[in-house]
Amino acid sequence: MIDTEHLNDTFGIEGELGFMEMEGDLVFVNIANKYADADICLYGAHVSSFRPVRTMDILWMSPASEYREGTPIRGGIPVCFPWFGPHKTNSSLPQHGFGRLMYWDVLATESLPNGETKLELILKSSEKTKAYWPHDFEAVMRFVVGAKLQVSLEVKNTGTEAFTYGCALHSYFAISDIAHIQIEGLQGLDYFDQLTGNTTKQQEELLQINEALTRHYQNTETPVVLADEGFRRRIRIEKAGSKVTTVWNPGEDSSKLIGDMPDDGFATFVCIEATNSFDFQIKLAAGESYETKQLIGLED
Ligand code: TA6
Repeated sequence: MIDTEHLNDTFGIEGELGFMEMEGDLVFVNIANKYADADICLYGAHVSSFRPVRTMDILWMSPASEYREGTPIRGGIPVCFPWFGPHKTNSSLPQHGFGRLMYWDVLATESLPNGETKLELILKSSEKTKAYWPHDFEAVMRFVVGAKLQVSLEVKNTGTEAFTYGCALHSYFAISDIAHIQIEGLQGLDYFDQLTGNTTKQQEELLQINEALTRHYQNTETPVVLADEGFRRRIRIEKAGSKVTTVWNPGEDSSKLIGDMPDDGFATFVCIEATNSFDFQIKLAAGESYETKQLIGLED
């Protein structure tokens, strides 16, 4: 059991960062500063809420999410690590890896001079992780909460042999209605369409979604903007250290089949993910590290 009192004594920042049990017995870090509020769960190193001051949440959380060990949290920003999607050779291993199914330890907290707040969570290889993946590693999830939210996954190979991993920051964005959004920044990019198995180039300037869609845009680091007419806001999503941008919406039929999502869930979110997978997995020699980052905020 996690001792929140000890965490608050060791890492809490008066009036800015604290630990508490929420949603059953999961431990969350609550951050509040002059720019924004955020909630981050130690289980899965999972951001469940990011609200710049005087605005609605930028992230979508499923009201049917289970918040229980052994099941991924549905919504927010799940971290996929050390593989993305189904495991390539063993279908009994968990989809999107085990990073989102583990408790992460608190490494550091800091009130930054500009008023932003930093939190670092760490997952080290152990007997438990080696039941899924044989490698020695240290993974750090770093969060900087300001007017924008910076989320990054830094992975270090602490073993003696090289390994390859895949990952994603699988962010769910809250939207007014899937019929009223447009995604800018994807024109001219090749994407692998997971639903048809084809690779195609996007011709349109703006992506509009009117049915189930799972696209993995290849070899791109360009920012995208999620323009939401209904909520009258534009969310800018930048990234670094990620060569694939995934856009996912389950559509109506699949939404009904996903147990921890309301039947009309598809209408209220879209995922835009900073991914490294397919031809863009990361290979780390012994001692090397690599960081994948997403920066999320309202456009000025
Ligand atoms: O990133 C897109 C995707 O891989 C989709 O294929 C879809 O399955 C989604 O992630 C959600 O996966 P999850 O395991 O969280 O249900």
